[in-house]
Amino acid sequence: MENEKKQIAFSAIQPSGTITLGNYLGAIRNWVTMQDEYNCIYALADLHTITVRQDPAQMRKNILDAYASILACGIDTEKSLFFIQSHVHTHAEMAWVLDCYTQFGELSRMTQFKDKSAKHADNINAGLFTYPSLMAGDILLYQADKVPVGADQQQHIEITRDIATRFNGLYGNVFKIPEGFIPKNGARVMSLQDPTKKMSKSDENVNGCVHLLDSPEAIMRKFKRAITDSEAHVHYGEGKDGINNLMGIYSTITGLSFEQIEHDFEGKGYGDFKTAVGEAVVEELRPIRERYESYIKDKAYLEECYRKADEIALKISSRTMNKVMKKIGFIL
Ligand code: AQP
Repeated sequence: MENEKKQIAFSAIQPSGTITLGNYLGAIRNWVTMQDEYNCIYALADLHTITVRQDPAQMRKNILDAYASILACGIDTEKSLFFIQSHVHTHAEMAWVLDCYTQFGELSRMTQFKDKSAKHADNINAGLFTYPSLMAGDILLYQADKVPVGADQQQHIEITRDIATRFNGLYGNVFKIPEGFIPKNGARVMSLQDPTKKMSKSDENVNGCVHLLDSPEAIMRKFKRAITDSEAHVHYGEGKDGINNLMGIYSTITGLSFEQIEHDFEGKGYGDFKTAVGEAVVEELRPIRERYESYIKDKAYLEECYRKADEIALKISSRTMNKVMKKIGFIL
């Protein structure tokens, strides 16, 4: 996949549950479209998932399910690298090094740390706190130019840039300073049950989150139950978080502008609109679910794909890792 003229795109996703419509619209759709223009390197960030306690059998299943799901979304292993983070030991090594170049104060400001520690008050572990330096290492190891992510990751991209700039300031030009690549549409898909909160894999309210592998019936049911407001007028506006979110999803999938959507649903109620959004999502996800069903049956093929990618990822990332170790003063 390496082509020297192309820029490098790197991104990763945690296999912490079934991939959501938010993950798909915010990140994975861009991963797919970037494959021709960039040298794309993608990872399943399984090391990140253990910041929250995981059941071992469920975790193994989630990893394979996520791998198959992302192939089903259209990641082509002939064009892009798609590997498993824990299989490439440079990630854990780089995370330790970068921990030592990251300040306690800047980690304390991360909103994801604050949110997740409030959600998992019984397990506020050091890994949850230092998560951004592991993520910075993921990106910097590959000298990435662009990082396609949803809007919730903006702060982690900023800290990655700060860590890289600090390191380069001490040792010369070691890391490329990456830029976030956040889509105009779909960057922040909200929960269908609480549209002030982002849609998350780990949402306990099953109706709040649409999963890539949900059946058409489940998707329709979730959209029909989506929280809206009492106005019954499809338009984008303040205090209309539920409708704004549905319009965002619909616009991202259909490519229609908000003005066009408002025009098309003039005089129609929320019921019609929710049905239209549900149907658009069902049709968008249908081929993905079908392809997933065939990938997940072929574990040998999945293993062949990730083993090959793991090996190449180790080779590429070792170049940066060795450079970093030498600059710091380690004897190699
Ligand atoms: N709701 C969202 N809208 C748009 N983009 C989103 N992303 C996540 N949620 C939304 C983007 O998906 C990519 C992978 O995310 P991740 O799995 O690495 O971490 P996350 O942001 O913590 O995802 P979840 O679904 O909320 O997982 P849990 O519940 O385990 O914490 C990222 O690019 C992210 O921006």
